[in-house]
Amino acid sequence: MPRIVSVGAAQLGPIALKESRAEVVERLVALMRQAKGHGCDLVVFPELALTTFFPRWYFEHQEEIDAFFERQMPGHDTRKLFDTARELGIGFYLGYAELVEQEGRLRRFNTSILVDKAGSIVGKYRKIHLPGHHEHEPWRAFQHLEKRYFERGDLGFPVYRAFGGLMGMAICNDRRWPETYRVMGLQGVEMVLLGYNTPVHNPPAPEHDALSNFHNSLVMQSGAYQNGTWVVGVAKAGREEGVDQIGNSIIVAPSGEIVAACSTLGDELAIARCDLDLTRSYKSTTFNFARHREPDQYRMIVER
Ligand code: CDT
Repeated sequence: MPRIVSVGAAQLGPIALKESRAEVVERLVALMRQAKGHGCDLVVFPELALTTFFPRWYFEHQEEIDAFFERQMPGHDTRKLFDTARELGIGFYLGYAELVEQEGRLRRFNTSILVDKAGSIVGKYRKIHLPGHHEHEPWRAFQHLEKRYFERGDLGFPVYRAFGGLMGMAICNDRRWPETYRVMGLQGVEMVLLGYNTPVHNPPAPEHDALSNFHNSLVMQSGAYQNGTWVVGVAKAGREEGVDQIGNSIIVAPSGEIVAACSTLGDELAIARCDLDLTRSYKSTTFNFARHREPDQYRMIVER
């Protein structure tokens, strides 16, 4: 029996600052229904998929920042996503800002969850590679204050048994780091789900701007091939509050080939029928880790 997971990369166009959670959830539900109509088992939404990408602004007051965070999942407005999952029998990956009381203090993470077809959370990931800066830098055309607004994730890179395979998660900047895929690859991951918000313009390195779509595909294609895994990368795209963000949402096979892609900068679904057993020929030959890796020679990676 082939292990097929039909996946919808549910790209979002911009979310305005004034758009309510309930309005955004309606957009997500519409994409879930569309995906179900095409026979999808799972839809993947972007990073911070419930609000505008708020780290682009410096806020002085913590209450203003916390307004972008979810204190419960599901909460009042997001419950509809879980109800729709159960009603349709479709799973989802969702990125959101998580506010949690843990170890006697409030903690804030850039988080994603994996929800199964019964509407139950089966996995959680908290972003490890937080890009940007900690202090207000007025010289920039816009801020990227993830290092200020979030703590580094504390869950590592777990993989979860779901949808008939081993599923992993990552968030945006994580996709640029080979260790992200490799740590999950070492656990046998078969499909990595990841959402992103990537401005076209990178203020500290504007010379990279013209390459932003190339780098996006490059890192996900190499991560997929080098670990023999599917990768589903999904954007929040388009001009959001005056800042252009890339689209280029893609589904990548374990061969490293792109098998489906979005072509707009708006709400759009790209679909692929992913055979998890296509991971096998990579994991058992070229990237048979037990046979060919030389971890003794890689020590510097964890020592520096
Ligand atoms: N959201 C997020 O992580 N964005 C970063 C921007 C970094 S600029 C190179 C990203 O890696 O896409």
